[in-house]
Amino acid sequence: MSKPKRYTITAALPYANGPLHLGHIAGAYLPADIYVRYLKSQGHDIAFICGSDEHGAAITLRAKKEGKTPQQIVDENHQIIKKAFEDFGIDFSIYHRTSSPIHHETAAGIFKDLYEKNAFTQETSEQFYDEKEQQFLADRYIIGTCPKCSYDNAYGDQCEKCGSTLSPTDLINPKSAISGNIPVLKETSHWYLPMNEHEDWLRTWLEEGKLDGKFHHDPKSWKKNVLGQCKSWIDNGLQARSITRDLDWGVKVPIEGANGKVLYVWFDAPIGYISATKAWAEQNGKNWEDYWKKEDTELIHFIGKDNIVFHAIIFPIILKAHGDYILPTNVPANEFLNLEGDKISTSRNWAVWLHEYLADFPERQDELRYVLTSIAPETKDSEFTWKDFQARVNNELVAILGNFVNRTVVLTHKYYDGKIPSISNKTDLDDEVLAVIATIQTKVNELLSQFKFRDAQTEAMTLARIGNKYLADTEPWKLIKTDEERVKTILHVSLQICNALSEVFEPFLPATSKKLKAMLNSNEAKLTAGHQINQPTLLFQKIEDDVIEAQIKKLKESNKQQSNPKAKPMKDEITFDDFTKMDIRTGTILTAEKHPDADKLLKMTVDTGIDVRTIVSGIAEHYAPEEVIGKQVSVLINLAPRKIRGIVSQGMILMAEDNEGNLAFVSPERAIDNGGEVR
Ligand code: B3M
Ligand code: ZN
Repeated sequence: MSKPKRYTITAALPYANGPLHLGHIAGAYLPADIYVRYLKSQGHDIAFICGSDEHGAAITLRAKKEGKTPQQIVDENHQIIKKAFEDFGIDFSIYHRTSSPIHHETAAGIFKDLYEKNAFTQETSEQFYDEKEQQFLADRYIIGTCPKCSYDNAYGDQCEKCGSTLSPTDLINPKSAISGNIPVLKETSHWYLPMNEHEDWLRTWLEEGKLDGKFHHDPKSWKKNVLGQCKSWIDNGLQARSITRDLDWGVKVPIEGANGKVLYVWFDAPIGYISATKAWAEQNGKNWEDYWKKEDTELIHFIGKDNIVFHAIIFPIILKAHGDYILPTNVPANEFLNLEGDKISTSRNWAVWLHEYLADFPERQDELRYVLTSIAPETKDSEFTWKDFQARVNNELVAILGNFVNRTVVLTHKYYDGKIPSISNKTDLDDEVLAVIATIQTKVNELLSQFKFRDAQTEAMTLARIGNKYLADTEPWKLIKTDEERVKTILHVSLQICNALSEVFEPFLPATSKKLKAMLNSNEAKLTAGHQINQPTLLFQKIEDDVIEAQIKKLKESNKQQSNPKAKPMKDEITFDDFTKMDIRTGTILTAEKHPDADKLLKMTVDTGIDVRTIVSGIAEHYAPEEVIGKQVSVLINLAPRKIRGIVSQGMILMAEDNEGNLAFVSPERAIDNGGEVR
């Protein structure tokens, strides 16, 4: 065991704009909890900090969408999230919130301090403004096409598709997210963090692990994906980043004349870790400064990959610029978890929500922990499927861990009334198995200390496999008739394995470990002969097919009542204004002929009610010219004319396509005037 140390462990503050799903859990909270439990088992002093992130556009936009106030939104979601964490057994020292007075005070205080140290610049610039809503449009308030990957719904601060960090003026065809309006530019003044001035020390700190010329951390202990992202940011040149916004929801900028301005959510949110620590320290008779200002404290941030730059670049700049604070010694970020073959999506409701899982499986926290750790997206994106969940629970937890413990405890009761038998005349096999217990314990701890939770859990499971194999090889249930002394030794060894399992699995499966310790009636590192154990209870129950099928069905139904599983997924949401831009009319096809140079194309003339025009359409493989003449159809008439194989096409005839690629006209259900609006 290493010398006890002080640790501040943080897990990303969830936005209180909706509940948690399994992706969040696998990304940040479960690994953080496992790590904290491991550290505690080593006797370290821990502040495990989390809370709701209650500011920013994520909240105000959600409030607008639901017709509620931001305060209502955060109050509702904070409760749901907090309870889900509790029910799931994530053991935070405190789950705080950034709407609390102590947070506002702390965040404003740090801003003021940096302002007085001249750590910011103030600049006036033109920013997008929604005239109808009378509001500046920053961050998620503005959407448009991503200049890097062409994704249509990129936000003003980030493209969620390719992960690029953007600024509103980077967007192609920017639009207001609240009204769909085209914004105008308007002058406003803000404070900026000149990140460019911090490049040098950041590079040395990240690449060499040195700070102010001294050793700070071992950069080799950081994940490659984290260092890679940071390096590419710095290589591209850091830019000044505005840290205030024209909004009325958030921490007020604590400077005279800054009315109507609040701190940028990513400025105040990480400070939430500090304010939460203050609240916790106050309630527990601790000194918060020990956890943020003492150089021998290790600060570690658990997050998902979309939060890397904020925790490994921007927040460290803030902490360093202040001067009194320690910097993180590691930022173990995970990649993303996918679900049943698709990206998790809140807007499409393609997610397994933690609070719903807990309502459906109130006694199966550890099963979920086990599976999420088995598939943790530690180095690349990974996938959760219900079938795989069932298989891992049944084939691993039930068949290996549960089965081994059960057989051992049942036999101990059957032969020895639950009294641990003595050990004598050990064989080589016994020695080997006893030795392997310690080896595995060491290995698990080593892997945990390197944030390799997946491997660590596999290693712990190896001990249960070894136990099972030991029983299968020695067959005490047969030997009992011929060699009772030998059986005593076998069960003694098996019970020691059970006890070791209760220890190595504690970080991963805390509830199971507790149950097992209760069964063994022991909290000691080793069991002693003569010790009385309790009656066996099952550690895990098999999950039946119908339970899994019900979950799959629920997922698909809540996603959308999908009658056609092959139907393409819905495109990104558009506003009503987007829709009304399309002018679709009823029209009648007057003439049709094959395109002279293209087999797939028909050249048609169409009476749209307002004119007769030429339209070229790729339907010649589905319809002969004579079949379409006289048909009334729907025509998109304000589509910009396009030249198709030498002929200018003035509009588009709407067609529906089935799973096999067959086409059908979208025709009015009865004949009506040409030029009728379709909407
Ligand atoms: N709320 C973003 C997120 O949930 C943000 C994390 C803040 S950590 C200080 O992805
Ligand atoms: Zn993009």
